[in-house]
Amino acid sequence: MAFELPTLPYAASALASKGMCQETLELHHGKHHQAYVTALNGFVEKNDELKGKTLEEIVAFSHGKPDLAPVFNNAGQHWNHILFWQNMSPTGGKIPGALEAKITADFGTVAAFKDAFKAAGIGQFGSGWAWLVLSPDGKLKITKTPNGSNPLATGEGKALLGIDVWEHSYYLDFRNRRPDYLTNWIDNLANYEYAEAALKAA
Ligand code: MN3
Repeated sequence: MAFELPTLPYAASALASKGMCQETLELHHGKHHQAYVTALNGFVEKNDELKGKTLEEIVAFSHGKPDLAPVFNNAGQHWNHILFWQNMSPTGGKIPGALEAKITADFGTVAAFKDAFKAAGIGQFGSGWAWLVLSPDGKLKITKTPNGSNPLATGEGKALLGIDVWEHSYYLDFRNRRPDYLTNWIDNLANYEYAEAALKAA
């Protein structure tokens, strides 16, 4: 069973008023994410060790194996983007009560959480991701990973939110201004209801 590009959970134009235009989403979903899926399927086709494995199993199996780096990069990016589309919402930006209480307990204030999330995205040199995770010690933490890696691979916890800081995610809307993209994403695009549901399910 080949891996497939998931459909967006909203129209490609649905986030335009929130700072992510239709062209960004169409290219990012239809071209970039599709390319990761196509490449991953090509690797699975040629490698019996990968056949029959779930996406999560391929991420874990290929992580840290130099000869499988291209597999890891594309599997990781497929996993990351499946989450990323769900991590944004046309009604994003509002932090529901249970998540806010947990954020306040673990970061001190919502502002401190947002500052840490933004700093991780700015501090990820080159392409990669900034994450809000539920770490194995039960606390919310901010992490960052390069390229296609993710907390699933690094074992840093369950990913609740991931921000794509590859240039393709923001260049049409914010040009080189990654900090402005991050501020907007955290304040207006982030689907905190998804994050709260994932937290409760953990
Ligand atoms: Mn991307």
